[in-house]
Amino acid sequence: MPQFDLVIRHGTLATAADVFAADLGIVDGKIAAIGSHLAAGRREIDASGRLVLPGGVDGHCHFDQPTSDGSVMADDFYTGSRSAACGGTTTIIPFACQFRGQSLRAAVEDYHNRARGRSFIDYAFHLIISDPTEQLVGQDLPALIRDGYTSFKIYMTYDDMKLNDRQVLDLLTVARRDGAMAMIHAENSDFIGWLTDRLLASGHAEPHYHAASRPMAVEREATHRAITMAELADVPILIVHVSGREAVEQIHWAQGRGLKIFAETCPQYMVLTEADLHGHGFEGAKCICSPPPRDKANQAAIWDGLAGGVFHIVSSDHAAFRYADPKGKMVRGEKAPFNWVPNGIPGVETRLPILFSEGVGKGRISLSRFVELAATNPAKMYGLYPRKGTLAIGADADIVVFDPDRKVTITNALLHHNVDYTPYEGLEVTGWPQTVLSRGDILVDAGSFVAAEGRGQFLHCDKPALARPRAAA
Ligand code: DUC
Ligand code: ZN
Ligand code: ZN
Repeated sequence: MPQFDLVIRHGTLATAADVFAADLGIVDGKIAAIGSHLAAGRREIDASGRLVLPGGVDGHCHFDQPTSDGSVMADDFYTGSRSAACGGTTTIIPFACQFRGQSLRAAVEDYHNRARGRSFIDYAFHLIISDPTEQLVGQDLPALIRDGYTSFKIYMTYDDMKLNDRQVLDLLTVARRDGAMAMIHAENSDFIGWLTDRLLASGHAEPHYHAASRPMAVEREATHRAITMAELADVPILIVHVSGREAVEQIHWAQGRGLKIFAETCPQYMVLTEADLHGHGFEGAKCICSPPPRDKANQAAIWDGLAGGVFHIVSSDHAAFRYADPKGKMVRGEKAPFNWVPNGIPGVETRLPILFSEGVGKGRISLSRFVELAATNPAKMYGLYPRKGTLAIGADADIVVFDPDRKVTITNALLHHNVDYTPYEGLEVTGWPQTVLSRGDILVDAGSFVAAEGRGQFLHCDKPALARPRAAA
């Protein structure tokens, strides 16, 4: 009788701390042994020449989120989680987004209905708070935090979601008292509105003017203001999707002052630039996201922040809209001014390969730092560690057997999302997931997707230790 359900043999295991040769044994969906010469498994995977990594944790992706402009997101929990799994991500944390007038609890129920029975991989929810009523601040949010929804996103821009500074301070006060992680989308809304009006008035409406409507200063100012609000409320925050040097500088400055300011960036800020918004005709719309991709110098600043420790997590910010689709990027037609193009790009499947290839492959970050950014820290940031995000006895057997030498030219045909393009078409990467496990179940078997629909489980998140205020840390 084999001792293990599954043994992964002869691989190189990598955690956020160590890289070492070992076998890994799985029993009942959990890691049961890490060692050499493990006893037989009912099934065995030969990982010679391969890396054995904790499954990726994507702490920022948008699936099946209703919009206010008539567009429809391309990916729901079925296609989005399939795409995630094929890219080596085994835990996703999408958003339960409150629309104004809706109770937060109703928003959460809505997203449970969207995800239940559909997701291939385990998932938790962040909350998005767009209507912080007294009832929400005093009762509903604290109750949801107690129930395992321990992170929420605050928008400083977008008319249907943005909060004013006083509202942000009130929510940060709840985060401090109740132990939640506040995520902040830092862009100055009035600056964007003013710049947008000026651009449109002078006839500058093509997709690439999206970048001119949201220059770095727009993000820098809001990043500084978010940091100041976190300082006043004395609570850690996470600044999401940081795009370039001036925001990195603000965060670095705050960290140097001892403030607990965490930061996320995304592959689009490592490999895309504003030039990608200059496609033929409307094609640039494919790369419209906010903040926009910047330039090569800003990419270098992002890499410095990744290598130097300013950043804590790398997420996809997958928010996909089909391109040639009247419910997608062309919801207002293919000549729509940039400010009517839905914001967001796909990336849940390409997050790990791009970070690995551009980061580890090009010598910019170590293998352990890759694991930390892509899996361990997101699990810690959102109260899922050590169940998720590491290779340890007792942890869920969410594992990627990764071929570090496989050369892949990214094309949309290769991907498993429900989008008609990828912004990374033609990008050559070295390194790709070969076999992907979730709680010991094989989801991707030597490149083929074999998972059962709806097997993903909802995860209640603990209160993250990282969210504790400085005095309590
Ligand atoms: N920006 C966001 O803030 N969210 C989703 C997509 C985007 O571009
Ligand atoms: Zn955002
Ligand atoms: Zn987002």
